[in-house]
Amino acid sequence: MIKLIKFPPAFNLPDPSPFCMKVMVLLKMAGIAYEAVVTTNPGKGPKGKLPAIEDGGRLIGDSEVIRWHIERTYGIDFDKGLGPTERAVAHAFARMIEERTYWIEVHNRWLTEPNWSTIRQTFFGGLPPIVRSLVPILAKRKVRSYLDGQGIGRHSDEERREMGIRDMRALATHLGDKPFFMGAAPTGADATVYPFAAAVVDTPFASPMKDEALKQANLVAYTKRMRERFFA
Ligand SMILES: N[C@@H](CCC(=O)N[C@@H](CS)C(=O)NCC(=O)O)C(=O)O
Repeated sequence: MIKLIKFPPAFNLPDPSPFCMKVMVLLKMAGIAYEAVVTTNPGKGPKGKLPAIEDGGRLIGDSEVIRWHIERTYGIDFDKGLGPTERAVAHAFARMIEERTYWIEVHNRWLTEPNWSTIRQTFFGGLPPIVRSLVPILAKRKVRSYLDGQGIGRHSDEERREMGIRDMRALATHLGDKPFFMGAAPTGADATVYPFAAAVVDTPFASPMKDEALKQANLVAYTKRMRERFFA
């Protein structure tokens, strides 16, 4: 059976990482049973990040590479029923969310208050006293350097605010009144859109992006629909 290496549940979600939730959704969509191996150490993944899966003796890291593995190994087409242009649109939205929206949310969680206090308490509050004061500082420093390297950390608050709002509006506009992101049935795009929408809408983290998402009634209803469908 496939082993999914993931973080423990947090913030009202089955995983604080939308990438780990993406793989959970993909496996559920594909009807493939898996065993969750829970860890707080992303070093357990072959690329130093989670999610990762172990399948047939192979350790595979990165949610997108895992998607390809599932498609190739189990003969699944997550975009079944979509034409080439729809597949391209689904691909582009997923890349927007994973490569940009995600980083806005990381900045929001780790570098703004009161969100950082929630992160520190949830992730590090259970550590022994001395470690508890040191580890969050080091972890935050690492995240800050990621944000600087990716570039999101170099924008002004106002610029990041606008980026997040535009991303939420793009998602809501494309979703329209469809039940799922690409149409009447869930497809691969939903495995990305839902976890990231839930990361904004269903978690306790305040942000301009969240304020905007909550104004988009169709996005909020979609998040609920997906949660009921995949995590009832
Ligand atoms: N491109 C990767 C991104 C995974 C990722 O960024 N995981 C984060 C948690 S959301 C992580 O493990 N970070 C730990 C670290 O970078 O030290 C994927 O699609 O799986």
